[in-house]
Amino acid sequence: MAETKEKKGAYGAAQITVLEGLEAVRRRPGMYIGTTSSTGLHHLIWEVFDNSRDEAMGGFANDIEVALLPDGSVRVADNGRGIPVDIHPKTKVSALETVMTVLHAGGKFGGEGYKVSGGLHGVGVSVVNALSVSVRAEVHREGGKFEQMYKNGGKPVGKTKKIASSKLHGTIISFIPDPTIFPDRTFNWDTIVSHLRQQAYLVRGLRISILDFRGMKDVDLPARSAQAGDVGVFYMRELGIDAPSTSFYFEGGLRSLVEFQNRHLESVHKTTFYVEKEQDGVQVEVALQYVDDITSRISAFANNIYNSEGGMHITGFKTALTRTLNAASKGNGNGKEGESFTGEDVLEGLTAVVSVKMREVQFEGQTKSKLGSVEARGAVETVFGESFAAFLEEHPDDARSIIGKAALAMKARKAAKAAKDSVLRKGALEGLSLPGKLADCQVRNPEEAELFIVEGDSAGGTAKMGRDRRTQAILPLRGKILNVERARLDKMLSSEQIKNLVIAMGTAIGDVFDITKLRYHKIIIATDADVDGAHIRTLLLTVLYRHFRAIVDGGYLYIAQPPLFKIKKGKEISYAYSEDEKIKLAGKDVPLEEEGQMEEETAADEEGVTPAKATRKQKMSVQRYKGLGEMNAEELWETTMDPARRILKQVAIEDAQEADRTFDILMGTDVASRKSFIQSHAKEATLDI
Ligand code: 0RA
Repeated sequence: MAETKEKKGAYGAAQITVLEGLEAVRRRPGMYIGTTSSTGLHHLIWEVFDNSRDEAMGGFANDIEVALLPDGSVRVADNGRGIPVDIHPKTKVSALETVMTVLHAGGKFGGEGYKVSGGLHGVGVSVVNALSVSVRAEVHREGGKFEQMYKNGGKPVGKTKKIASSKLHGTIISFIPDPTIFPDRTFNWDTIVSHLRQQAYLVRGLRISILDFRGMKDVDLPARSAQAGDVGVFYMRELGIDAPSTSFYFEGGLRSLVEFQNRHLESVHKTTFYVEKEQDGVQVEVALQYVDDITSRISAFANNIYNSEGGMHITGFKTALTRTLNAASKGNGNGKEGESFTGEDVLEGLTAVVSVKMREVQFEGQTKSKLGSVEARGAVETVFGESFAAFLEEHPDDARSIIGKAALAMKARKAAKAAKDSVLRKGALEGLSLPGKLADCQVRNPEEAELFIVEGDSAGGTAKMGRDRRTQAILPLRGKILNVERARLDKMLSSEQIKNLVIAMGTAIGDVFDITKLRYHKIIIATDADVDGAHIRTLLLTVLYRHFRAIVDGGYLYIAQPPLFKIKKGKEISYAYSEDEKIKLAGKDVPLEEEGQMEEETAADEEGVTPAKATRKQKMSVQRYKGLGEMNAEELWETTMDPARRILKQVAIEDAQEADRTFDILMGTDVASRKSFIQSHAKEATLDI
């Protein structure tokens, strides 16, 4: 008797310690599951599910069924090995009871199995037990069906008992959350479905079924399906039960997840990248696909726990991605000196899932949703980097598309930076007084005011003298902006010339652009009639179209039409604005004057001409104007500036668009189209020679 008493006493003491442990969980549930709100409630399911999923990851189960039952319980069933039921030497109770009642006991029974639960969940199924009013555990193993119940916070009701024989194997845990702990015990179907769908992707080949029997009465609903390797959904049909249900099974694992996430988007390449490999004790799995989109969707998992803040695995992934795409881009001859993709460039339109599994996992951050394990970085960098490089080599078409996508992102990034820079400069622009180069007009009423943008200081000087200083302002731009400030628009915006123009116009630029501040309602581009002039005009149109669109849209932008020729017949002077007009006015064979010889008359030959005809014959000379600077102030006024006599061409959107396109061809990196543009416009270009 004494012996028995002693034994009983020892057993009781162990049980008291266990119950104290579970009581601690009930006192401070937040410490174990974070919160007792809906999130915490669902954590109970994840916790129980994780144990079954680990069994599946170890290769011992391939079917899990999660069912919401009419009595408010959740039942998780798997077809794994079944939790051992033999007596544990230390606790002197069954292994099952130990797992169910001792905090963190689950892992100790993991043996050599691939046990990866950790972090937020992984507190152990005993925590679920502690926070439930009722739990039932059913185990099928070693030819038997075993059962044990727990009540009111995990107190065992009797021992683990064999209640029948069974040819099946697996574990079924049902629990009813404690209403004194969880004020709201409504399980959210969508939350459960999306969490478990994600889990199904993470464990390739695992079928997860979710059944909603809530609100149903008097149906016997054994979890036969999961254990029999059957599917609950079909089982339900067999029984004629009509309840909401869904089932997930993804042969492709993460590859399927990426393709699912991209199901409404357009892929830019054919094959979804996928790798799964172990490196230095870290199991690395990565899938990715680029889509025609600018955002990036990278999901990170460590031991199947979603890491919303990423962590070391994502750091390693991004490093390898950037390096590999840069290397591939250079290898393809696409890379330009000094033009490398940044991390940002290669992320545009990227959908990727990075998942690592490792024994000791460390989390960081407020919500423990960031992986801190350093070894994950190197492992992902190596496994993904090597495999992605091989993928790009083996799929040249896909590689081209992906690199093209990153190149586009790079271009966009530079344009965005230019826009940002110009916004940053707004302060500088606002504070500055009008540029010294600007010869402003007197009127302050923009409707009356005109701004002539002329090319070079010499033309500027002439225009200043020839203008109506009351209404006309002159801004000379340095002649060869294009040759100096070649190529990039962002560079142009940092140019002193463009800055002067912006200050003169008064509108500012970027986010603070304000058309109502425009100081002149006629912005008149007056460049020379040669190739350089055409280039500068294209540049100005492009800048205005891209960054001061409202000026074009508002009809404030004009192009001056200076004459191309001055024709002098005796004392009579006329101007021709085109080749045709010149021929009409001067005839076909009149030789052109050399520059600066205008005063020396070149008369038509009078010899052999009858006196009658001679009287009609006059001294005629034709001079071609190459630049505005070649005119004197009076000529410039008469021909180009005088509102009564000048011709102004208002710039239409299409003109600006055309310039914008031309600009890209002229300045862009597309050598082939630049070449063809120059060749097809060679005729116009020879005008200058
Ligand atoms: C430890 C050892 C063994 C099985 C399990 C744990 C196990 C736990 C859970 C929890 C839910 N479903 C589960 N399935 C299995 C068995 C070890 C062996 O049989 O050799």
